[in-house]
Amino acid sequence: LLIEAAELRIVRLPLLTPFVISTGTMTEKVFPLLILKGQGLQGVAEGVMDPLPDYLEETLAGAIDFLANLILPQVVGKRFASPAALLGVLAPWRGNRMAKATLEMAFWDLWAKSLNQPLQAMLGGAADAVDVGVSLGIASIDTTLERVEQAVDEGYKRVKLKVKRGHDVALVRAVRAAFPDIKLTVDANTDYGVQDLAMLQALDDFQLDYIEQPLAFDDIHDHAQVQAVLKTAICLDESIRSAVDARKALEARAARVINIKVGRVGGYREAQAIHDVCAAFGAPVWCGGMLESGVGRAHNIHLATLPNFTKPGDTSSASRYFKRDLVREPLDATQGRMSVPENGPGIGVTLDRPYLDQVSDLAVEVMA
Ligand code: OSB
Ligand code: MG
Repeated sequence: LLIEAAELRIVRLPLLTPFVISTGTMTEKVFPLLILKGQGLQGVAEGVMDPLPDYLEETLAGAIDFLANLILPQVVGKRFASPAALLGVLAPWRGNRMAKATLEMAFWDLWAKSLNQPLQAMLGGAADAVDVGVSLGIASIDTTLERVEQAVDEGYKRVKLKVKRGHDVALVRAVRAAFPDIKLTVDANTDYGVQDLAMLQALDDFQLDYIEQPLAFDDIHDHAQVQAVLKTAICLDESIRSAVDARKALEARAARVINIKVGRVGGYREAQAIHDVCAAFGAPVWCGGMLESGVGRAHNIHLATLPNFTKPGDTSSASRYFKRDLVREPLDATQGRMSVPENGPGIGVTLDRPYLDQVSDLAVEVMA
């Protein structure tokens, strides 16, 4: 499959409501969108790095430099028989997994389209729809209770509450008291340390399905210390960049559940490897999200069709975040089920090109 051209754009999508997590507040979603062209087809993907290195180390500027100046000139005009063949170009370079994933995912879409197959079939998944929950940003207890009620009314299969120091036990107690039976989780986005053990143990009383990423983004050891004294499962997000990380975390008993974000781990090949390692350890996985547009959401839904994605993912309705999406197909959940997009092969959604042009700037166009 010849990559004939690449178009890299920087997109700014306003969020309907500011999204607050322990590391900061997001009011718009700013991300790179990559379109690979060949055989009259387009493969598309978005990067999950933020403008500032607040979730992990990668930045938008670093990703644009990596793709525009280093990688895209090397791959445009070349043939790659499969996504695995493309990884050789990326292998020499350290880190930059989000930037690498952007290229790898766009090529998977193009490759699946060239074979006239839905992406899930190429990945090894098979489903009409996947279970999803919501991720609720930090807000007052009253506002959170209203948001939980709405999510429960809409049939979401799990509610995840963002927490941070000083905004945790009372919040969870109030939500659990009002909704005794829902599947409930929390996500600290690394805000705690081993000194917060007593607070984390207090969370053990609320039948949480898991506590997501309580400790540092680059830590496994301390998570193991904490997991040893908690009844509740720890789920790792930021700390897992690779299948090797997943193996080490599960061997160390640092977590019992893993959140897979294909954009975080360097692409589908690595996401599949993490999925398989977790299955071998009997550890369930679920598909995380980064407030992606419909392009990234479609990718996430296809990934979540793999068999060990047994917990509800974070790909809730796009209309919860955006007034207008970058893709024409509405990606909205019904009763906590998100249909796998299938309007054509690959990721199964089509770009709303006029809207894309309106909300983005060209970073680079590379032609053979
Ligand atoms: O930790 O899962 C996270 C959003 C931005 C950054 C990190 C995270 C999140 C979410 C939102 O939880 C998930 C989504 O709805 O896409
Ligand atoms: Mg998380």
